[in-house]
Amino acid sequence: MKSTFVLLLGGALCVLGAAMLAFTGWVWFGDWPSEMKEIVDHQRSIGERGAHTGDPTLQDVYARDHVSLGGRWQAVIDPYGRGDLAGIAPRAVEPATPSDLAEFSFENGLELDVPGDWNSQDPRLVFYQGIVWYKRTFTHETPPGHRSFLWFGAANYEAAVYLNGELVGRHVGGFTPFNWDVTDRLREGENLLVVRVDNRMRDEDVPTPMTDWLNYGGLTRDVLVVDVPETHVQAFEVGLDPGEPGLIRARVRLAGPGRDGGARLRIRELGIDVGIETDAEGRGEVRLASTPERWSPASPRLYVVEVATRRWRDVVADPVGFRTIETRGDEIWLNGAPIFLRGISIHDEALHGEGRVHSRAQAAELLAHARDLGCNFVRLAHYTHPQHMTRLADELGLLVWAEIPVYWAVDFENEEPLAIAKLQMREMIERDRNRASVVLWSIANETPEGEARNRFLAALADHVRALDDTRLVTAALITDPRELAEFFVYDYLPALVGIERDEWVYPVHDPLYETVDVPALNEYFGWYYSGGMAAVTPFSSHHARRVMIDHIDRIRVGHPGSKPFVISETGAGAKAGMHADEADLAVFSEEYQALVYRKQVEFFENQAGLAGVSPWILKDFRAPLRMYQGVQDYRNLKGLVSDEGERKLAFDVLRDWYEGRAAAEAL
Ligand code: GCB
Repeated sequence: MKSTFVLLLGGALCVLGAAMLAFTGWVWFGDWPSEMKEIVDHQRSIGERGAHTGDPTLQDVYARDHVSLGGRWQAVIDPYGRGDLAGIAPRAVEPATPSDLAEFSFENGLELDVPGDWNSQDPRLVFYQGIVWYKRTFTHETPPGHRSFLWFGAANYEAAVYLNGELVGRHVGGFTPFNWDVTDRLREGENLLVVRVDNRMRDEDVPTPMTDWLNYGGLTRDVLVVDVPETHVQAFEVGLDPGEPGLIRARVRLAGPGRDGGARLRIRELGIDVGIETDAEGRGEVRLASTPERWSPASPRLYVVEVATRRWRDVVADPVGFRTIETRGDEIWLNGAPIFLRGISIHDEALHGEGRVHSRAQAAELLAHARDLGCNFVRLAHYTHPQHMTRLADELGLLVWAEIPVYWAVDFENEEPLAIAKLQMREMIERDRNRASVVLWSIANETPEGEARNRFLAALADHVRALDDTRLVTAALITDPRELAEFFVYDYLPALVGIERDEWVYPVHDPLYETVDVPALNEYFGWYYSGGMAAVTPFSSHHARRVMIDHIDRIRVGHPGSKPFVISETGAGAKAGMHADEADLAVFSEEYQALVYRKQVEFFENQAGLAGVSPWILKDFRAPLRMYQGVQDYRNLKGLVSDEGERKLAFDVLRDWYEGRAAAEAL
């Protein structure tokens, strides 16, 4: 009896097993179940790749074999995030027969240019913050003995990248490049590439949802497939040795199976052609006596540097400048001599309403205005700008302040934003470490003082110094409310009732001053503070403005004075073409903006230890915080040029001052 039961059970189990096998085979090889397999593979890839934020980023992708995936991509706006369901968007599922129920399709709908932000391309997307799915197909054959990388110049803010229906990885952070080695994922024939870009910001993000610029979303920079030999130069750094500027220091990092086989460095114009030994990790370093002509704004000399694997199978050629940068007391020294930074702040926004800069021509148009202004310095605020900017800055001889968006009140208590900020900093430094123009890494803009914030920024400054020992660390400070109150009570308020002081002191006690090499201050004498004063006192805003304007030249920034000090922002709004008598002190008139600039210039002249300035800002820019309809229309109007490039009166004021300074320095 018992044995019959065992036999029967055994038989039943066999039948069940066979049925399951058949079912699996059907799922795997059958007709409709191929979709099931796709879903299974898609889900599995999410489990496996969800945390894969990218492979080490290839430096100088444009100097390698690459194809652009730019052009028109199909797109779907997905405000509720439904495209994720069963991988319908990542797999680009389309109805196959008339009776298929479809609630998603890439066909016959929106198309977007890549590279490009979505906001400037469709009126439905002007203020949109949410998910957009991008899709395109491409064919690619990896040459034998090579690896293929899928490279993104930037995607704001979070990108999930799907190749042939499977997740390759996700990347967070809107302004820096990232890539994955996709060699083993590419198919013969057509490949399906889908990217989910989400620009909703959370409080733990960097930046947070509150910024004074439009949160442009999308695949804002190039998307490329880059082919490199299996053993290749992943990154390198070539410059003057910071400890001993009579030497050129070259560091290289090879990747791939032969990474310990050594590298080569060649700079033909300097007669350099040497081997570099690499360790098991592919790292190597060499120092060589050499005296290249120094790169400077007056003479932006670049040398073609070639870094290669030992047998020249992979070669990266990059035009590189050689210079030193350091601080001495309250001065910034370039190539062993003090330099005053005649700068301007710039947002990553092209002229003519074209949105984010994605071409060299757009970058050149912006920088041409900066050059005409007489600048030797640009502050690329408030996040990493496209490479076109730093490359052109190298060529034009403009010093650069480069920044990540640790902006206003980041969630400093939390570890997540610190990790995000560190990643953004690393990706920015990796990209631009060979740009002679870049002299300052900025870790923060107008962050409110506090213990958690001080710890956060100290950790970030350490991170920067560990990654790059050849540049200076900076941050834009803001005077905090207590300090501002001191200024109001001791100086500004008494003047409003006619009590005069010879000197007004605008105090800076922020401990961040000690953390950075070059502390900088954003101040808006002549613009913001007068409105605030009028609101809390019986005085008219006209009187409050008059008194401030008449006293700007006697304000002294009260900082310890032991370091070079930069005014990283100042300015006033003006709508191009809006005019009023200067005596009216009419905000948003070109005359008032020009008046503020004239007074600011007097204030600059009177600051001891001032090492440079970068007023706010070169061009008007989109800013949802600016809602004064008919005047601002969601634009911050503090530009010296309008969206169309018309120069406002204040442009000439600053240009005259810069030209005068440059002429005096040349004597
Ligand atoms: C600032 C911010 C900048 C703003 C500017 C303004 O201090 O750093 O992002 O756009 O002021 O116009 O108020």
